[in-house]
Amino acid sequence: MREIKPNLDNTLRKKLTPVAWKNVKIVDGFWGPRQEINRTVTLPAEYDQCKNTGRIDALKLKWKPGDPNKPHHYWDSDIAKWIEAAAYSLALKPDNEIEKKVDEVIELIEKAQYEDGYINTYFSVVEPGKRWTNVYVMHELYCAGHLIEAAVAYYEATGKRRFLNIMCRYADHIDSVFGREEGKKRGYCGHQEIELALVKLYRVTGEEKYLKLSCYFIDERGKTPHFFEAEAIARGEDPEKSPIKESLNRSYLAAGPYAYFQAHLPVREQTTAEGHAVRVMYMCSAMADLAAETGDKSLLDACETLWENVTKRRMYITGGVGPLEGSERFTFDYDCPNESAYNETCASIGLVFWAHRMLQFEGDGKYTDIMEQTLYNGVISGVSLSGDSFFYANHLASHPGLYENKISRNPRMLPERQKWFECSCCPPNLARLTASLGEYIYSKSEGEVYIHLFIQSETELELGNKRVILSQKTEYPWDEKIEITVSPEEEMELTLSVRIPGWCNGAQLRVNGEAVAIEHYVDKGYFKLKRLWSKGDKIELVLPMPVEKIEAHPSMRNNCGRIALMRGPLVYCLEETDNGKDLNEIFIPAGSTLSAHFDKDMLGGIVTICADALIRDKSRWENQLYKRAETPKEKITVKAIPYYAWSNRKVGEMIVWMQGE
Ligand code: FUB
Ligand code: ZN
Repeated sequence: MREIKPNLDNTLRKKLTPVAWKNVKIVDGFWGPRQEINRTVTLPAEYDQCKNTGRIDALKLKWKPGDPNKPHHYWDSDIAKWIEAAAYSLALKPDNEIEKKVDEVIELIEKAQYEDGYINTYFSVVEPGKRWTNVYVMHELYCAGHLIEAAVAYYEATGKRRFLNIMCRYADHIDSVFGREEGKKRGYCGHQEIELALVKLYRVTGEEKYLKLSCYFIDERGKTPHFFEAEAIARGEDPEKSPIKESLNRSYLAAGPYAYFQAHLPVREQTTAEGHAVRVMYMCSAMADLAAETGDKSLLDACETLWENVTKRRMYITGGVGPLEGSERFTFDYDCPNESAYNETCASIGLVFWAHRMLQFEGDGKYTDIMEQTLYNGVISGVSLSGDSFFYANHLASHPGLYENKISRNPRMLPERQKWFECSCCPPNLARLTASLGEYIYSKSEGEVYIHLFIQSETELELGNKRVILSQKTEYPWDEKIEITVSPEEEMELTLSVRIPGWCNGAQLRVNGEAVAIEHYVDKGYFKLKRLWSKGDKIELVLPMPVEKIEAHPSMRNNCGRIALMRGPLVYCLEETDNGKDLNEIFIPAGSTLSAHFDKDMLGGIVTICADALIRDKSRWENQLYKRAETPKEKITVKAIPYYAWSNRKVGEMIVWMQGE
């Protein structure tokens, strides 16, 4: 198999560059308040959780057997993601309190660093002497990756180099331990993350060794003989008897136990998304990064194949991925159960990361559509409107009876958002995505600016030697109108590529009041507007948002004979609070009137959908459990709310896929 050599093959180059998060200011609209809640509620709450659960103090390396709060092997990653989120947030709005806390934590990290650069709380105090002996399971490289991402973000946000230097020393240490050279470990992490982090470190430092190390980790994955087995033998164990291999062997992963870690095949040979969903998403994000940096088209081809499998066969309508509780993984094509859906919030966040990287190659709206669909549904469902509680799993239907009397209640699966989890990867992941959302709105390329997402915002760009301010005013996703103002410092020619979402029919566009026919000029989901622009030029875009009934592929057995409601990018659901019990009984007939209304007082201000529906008359059952099927249906009206907003009131039933036609 060919190995990647940075910059040797220039056949592939990505065309677009995202406009960085710190150059985009999100103002009001739908996302402004969310970023503010993230800054003022979520970040402090997550810090308190890290403090109270011992995560931060663990960095002091004082824990000893018998003490409470035994450090977990990936606690460091929670702190890292919190720092990363805080960094983005600080750059958008300075906050001395948060900055002081971050600096204190960085000081602890620095003190926890060994002479040779190594940092890991768990292996410093719980299993000292065992570092790098179980890379398969123990997440050291995963934690390192998150710390690197945090250090890059903090440097970019504040210009302070201290944390970045700490992490460069750690990355250098990792480089000295892993690789193909004599005396190094020929391994890679069981949980991908370091790969994409090293690309960020390369980009910020310009040090090629980090890119090469990332290439190595991706290339090495899935090679035989399996590193995971060599490593078990080195520990004096029989790899066939490792508990993980045994339990995974008994499961139905046809591709074998290493498929759980995406190590069943070299990455370029993987054609279906197998195993742990977050790992697939982070791996593909890194592969896209490496394809962009090295020009290796075979990596991009592999990403595209996996993308097709995920988005056409294995993704929920909300952008949720990985249906299986417990092992948090993909199963098989069209397997999207609703009540038991796992759909870890981190997996949807990972899908957003991956989509964002894929769209930078060709500016292809098919990636932007999924990015938006996931962001507005499966990602933000993960956090409460109040910003202080979180879903780990994101079900597509829920019944309180499933949880009330359950003896073992997995907090990740509960239908109420939780303040924190023992494994708390999702809350800080949400915080870092929300704080860095500016980065997902615009991209630049030669003489061209792309508008991907319709978010009220402003950005100042440099194109050639000229500056241009671009702003959007919109109440999207509630309202279909978007006003874009283009203000170059002097008249300039520029192509503005405005996304026309795949869900939208009949988009209309005016430039300075004049209608422009767009239907024949949409290229890969973007309308290309090439003209001379002057200060204050205005584009009015209208993206009609009728309520749509959506049906799933007939092979998606759980949703046969069912429909979901969508309006614009938002998926809707019914909740018991608005519609009473037995939501599964509701039937939306063909021709049902579907109307949308903005309700400013409901759930922070949302558009609700009212639909004519049918239900059966329960009194006809009297005391029977079953009876001959002859019950006439009666008409009712149901009210649907955006899926992301469910479970912000009383606990009750919820359903996305309703019976209907
Ligand atoms: O293993 C680290 C993180 O914890 C994963 O990304 C999540 O799925 C959870 O298992
Ligand atoms: Zn998570």
